[in-house]
Amino acid sequence: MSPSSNGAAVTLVTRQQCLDLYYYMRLNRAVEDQMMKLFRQNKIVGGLYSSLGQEAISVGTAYALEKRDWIAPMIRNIGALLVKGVKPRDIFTQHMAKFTSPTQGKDGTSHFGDLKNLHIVSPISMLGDLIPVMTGVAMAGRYLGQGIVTMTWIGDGGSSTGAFHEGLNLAATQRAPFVLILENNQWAYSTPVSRQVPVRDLAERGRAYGITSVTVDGNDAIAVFEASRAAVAQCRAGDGPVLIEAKTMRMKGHAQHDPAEYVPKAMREYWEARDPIALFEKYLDANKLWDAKSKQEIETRIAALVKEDLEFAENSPMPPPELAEQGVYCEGCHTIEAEWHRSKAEVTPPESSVAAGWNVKDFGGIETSAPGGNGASARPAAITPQQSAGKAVSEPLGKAVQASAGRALQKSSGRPIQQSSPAKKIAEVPERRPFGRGPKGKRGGGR
Ligand SMILES: Cc1ncc(C[n+]2csc(CCOP(=O)(O)OP(=O)(O)O)c2C)c(N)n1
Ligand SMILES: [Mg+2]
Repeated sequence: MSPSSNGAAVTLVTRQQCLDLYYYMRLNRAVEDQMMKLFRQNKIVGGLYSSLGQEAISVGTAYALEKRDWIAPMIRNIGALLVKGVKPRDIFTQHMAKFTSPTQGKDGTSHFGDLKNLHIVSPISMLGDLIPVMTGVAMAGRYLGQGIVTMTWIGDGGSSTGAFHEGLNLAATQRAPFVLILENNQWAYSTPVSRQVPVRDLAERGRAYGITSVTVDGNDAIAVFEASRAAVAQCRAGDGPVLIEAKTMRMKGHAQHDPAEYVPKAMREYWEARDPIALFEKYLDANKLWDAKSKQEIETRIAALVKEDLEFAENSPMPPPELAEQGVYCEGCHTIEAEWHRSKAEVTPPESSVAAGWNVKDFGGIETSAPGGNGASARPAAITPQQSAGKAVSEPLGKAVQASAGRALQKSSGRPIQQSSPAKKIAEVPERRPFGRGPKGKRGGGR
């Protein structure tokens, strides 16, 4: 397994951390395997998206965070939700639109959050909008003195949107304690990365904004965890943001309805041989971090948890019809209070007042500087008659317009609409001189 990829001091990953990473990856897969069965039984409401083959990314990144930190997951980040403390039953009930789900059956997939306890911002879009949102959360946390780091994920396709670039630039400019995980899973629906972006490593996109950007093997749980841990430490130290590109492969179609027949066979086989869970099992074996008994214990624990939570979800009722008209508008149900972790006096005047670092003479003025000043004038220099819009621009343009107007008129009706020559007619229109563009009555005539 790779050492820390961004050059940070390498701290060993403990045995317990390795076993935790394995547990969450296995749980992630077990929950999704179960949901695939539910989908085929027609018990899932809406679409079902798979993170098969990407578990090391969701788990390895979220595992680097602390409880106080904030995440905003994407559709393929169920692993991150589990690490953050969401229970499998919440994921099952949410996908089945049950009354016991976090949204009481009002929304599906991973469209739910928990601002109060787990610090999860509900997804608003797959395509980049969470980047400015999580930048804002990071800035707010810094302002309130909370010492938090925020994290969200984006796909290779999502990294080509305006929201991605605007958000990342904002994060970079504000030095927000924010980690962006770019899951390069080779496909954006049916478009391969090579036909979408002319660069090899999508981490280049972060470098363009002057932020630390690294590329890691997204199927190597230790590499992902180490890079994420270093990124979180960098952000916590005030040197964020950080972008981590994790190269991986989307092993299913975009969603259950997509058989992904466009994926070349050789490509699929290459990645099948690099399954992140199988790779990690080999790592645990080779480093004697577990034995057959501890592996069996993990399997038994996961099977029992999934069974219990599935039963809970299956036995849960659908929402009552009258719920549909409740909670549509907020009627005082949300009282969001800022959690100050430092004295407000620190961020309010006079303590927060900072003397301006620079001063420009006559800044904001409209009059010319006094004689003997720096000579700069706040008023634009007078426009010379030659520069004025009059002659130079409008005459040739006028001729071009009148010629084409004449052609258009003749073409549309087969004969000129007006008997008089269009050229002569347009020539009679007085020259238009926009107000304030030059001295009146000079060359070129006025109004
Ligand atoms: C504005 C908009 N257009 C299209 C979609 C549908 N859509 C959702 S995800 C996606 C592809 C995203 O690809 P990528 O960012 O690579 O993420 P991946 O699915 O591979 O995880 C598309 C086309 C959408 N949700 N919103
Ligand atoms: Mg993709």
